[in-house]
Order: sequence, then structure tokens, then C-alpha cells
Amino acid sequence: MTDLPLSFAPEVAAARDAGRPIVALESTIITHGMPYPQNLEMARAVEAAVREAGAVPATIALMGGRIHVGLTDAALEELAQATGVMKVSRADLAVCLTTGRTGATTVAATMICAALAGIRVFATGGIGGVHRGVERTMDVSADLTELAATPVTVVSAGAKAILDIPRTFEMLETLGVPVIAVGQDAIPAFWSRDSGLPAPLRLDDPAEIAAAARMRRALGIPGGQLVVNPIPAEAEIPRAEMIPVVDAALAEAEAQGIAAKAVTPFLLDRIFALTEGRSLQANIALVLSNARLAARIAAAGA
Ligand code: PSU
Ligand code: MN
Repeated sequence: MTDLPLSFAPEVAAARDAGRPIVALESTIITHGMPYPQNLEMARAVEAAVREAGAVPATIALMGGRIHVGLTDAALEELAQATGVMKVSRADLAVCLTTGRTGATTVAATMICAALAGIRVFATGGIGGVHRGVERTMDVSADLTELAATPVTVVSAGAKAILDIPRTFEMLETLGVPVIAVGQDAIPAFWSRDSGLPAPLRLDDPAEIAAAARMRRALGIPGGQLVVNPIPAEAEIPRAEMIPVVDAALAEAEAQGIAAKAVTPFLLDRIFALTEGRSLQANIALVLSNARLAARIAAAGA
């Protein structure tokens, strides 16, 4: 038997021993989702937001053949500047570990690692989903099937408008993933508060979200929950403003033949450029807001 290759940061190990709330954080958003140095500033600010809200942050990444649950500031800084980091989803996790490469975990891989580490709540920005043009490409993020399989509550700001949002949520419904909106009836769309789609479920109190996770477990239903938390109003970019930007970025991706794992990072990078950084500011604001909510859900005993 291969031993579980988990390495806990001292702060996370202490929180586990004491039964204190822990919030997992992903690393693909650092390496593939934002440029340096904003990615490092974001990663530090998100960890601080989790601590302020009364939980312990555990940023997850793969280094030296081990799953690191909680990173030192030096490791965070190295990751934020590193090039050639592997973008790791469910399919890549084992090979990344056995080859000892440095890997950044997507939502799917972070969920797997969090569950192995006994962490039940995870904060991110947006989830991957069904890509537009799926009828040609079959590009559907492994994040969706992971939500159906792995018992972690994922706090997001919904799915980005670069995706086919209606198909993404149809698929989550088929997969039996509870999609829970907070504070409003609509599913948010990442940079914008309203996707135009009604949310199937709404729970405004973090304690209710934690109770739902416990009930799902008691019922023996596998999989997690997807919490969709709208971006704070002062940080949002309205949908009408994002539509032409997203369309332009998608057209560039198409023209350049961008495919597979490269699609999401390419589009995010183009959108940052096309909005002159405004999308990045919005992205940071929504991740911070998600981190605070995740800490409250964890503290309520998800
Ligand atoms: N949302 C963001 N920034 C990101 C991602 C999502 O705001 O960097 C990342 C997440 O790690 C997500 C991944 O799991 O993109 C989805 O990639 P793909 O579409 O290739 O599955
Ligand atoms: Mn994909």
C-alpha cells in the first residue's frame, strides 16, 4: 500500500487536532487564474480573510510528490511566480504526485485533496463548467462530476460568462448537485450578480448550509454542495458590460485554436486585458467574499 502523501502546515495540523474550522483554498487560481503579483496579493488576502472570519486557511498545492495542505508564505510566493506549473484536475493528480512535479489544484483536485484531509468546506472564485460550443468540443470541466462525487461544500460566485451557464446548471441538476444561492433568488454569474437564471435552492444563513451538508451525509448521498454567492454589489461588472468582452475573448480563442486545459486561463487573461484590469479587481473581491462565507459555513460545522 502506498501511504497517503499528505503534508499539513503546522497551523492546519493544529486546527485539525483542536477540531477548529478549516477552509480549503485552490491553487490553480494563483498559477493559471491571475497574473503576478496580484495572484500573490490575492492568495495572502484570502488567507487573511479566512482567519479574520474565525477559521484556518489551507491552500492546497502539489510539490515534491506530496499534497501540501496549507502553504508557508515562502511556498505561496514561489508558486505565484513559478512557470510550467501543472494544472491538475482529477485525471492528473496521481501522475503529478508520482513524477514529483509542481502542480496547482483545480476545483476538482482541490475537492479530492480536501476530502482526503478531512476538510469539508472550500472557497474558490468560479467553478469550471460546460464550455460554449460544447456540441463541437465536448469541453466540460471535471469540476462538475467532482461535485457529484466528493463530499465538500464549494463556495463560488457561480460560473463565468465564458461558459454556457444554462447548460452548466442543467448538468449540475442532472448530477444531483445542490446549487444553493445566498441572499438572492438568482444564480450569480461571477463578475455579475445575476445570470438571469433562477437558483434551484436558496439558503441565506451559513448554519443552514452547514446543516444541509450534514443531512446529505446522514442520508448517505455522495457528493458535495455548490454554494453560489453573488459578488459584492460595489465590485460587480454588470452583465451587459461583460457580454461584448467575453464574446471578443471567445472569438480570439477560436481564431487561435486554443483548446482543452488552456481555454480557461487564456480567456481569463484576455478578459483581464480587455477590461484593463477591472475584471481582476472584481475577481479578487468575489474570492474574498467567498472566503468569508466559507469560514462561517465551516464554523457552523458543515
Ligand atoms: N475560476 C476562476 N479562476 C480560475 C478557475 C476558475 O475564477 O483560475 C480555475 C479553477 O481552478 C477551475 C478551473 O477548477 O479553472 C477549471 O478549468 P477547466 O475549465 O479546464 O476545467
Ligand atoms: Mn476543459
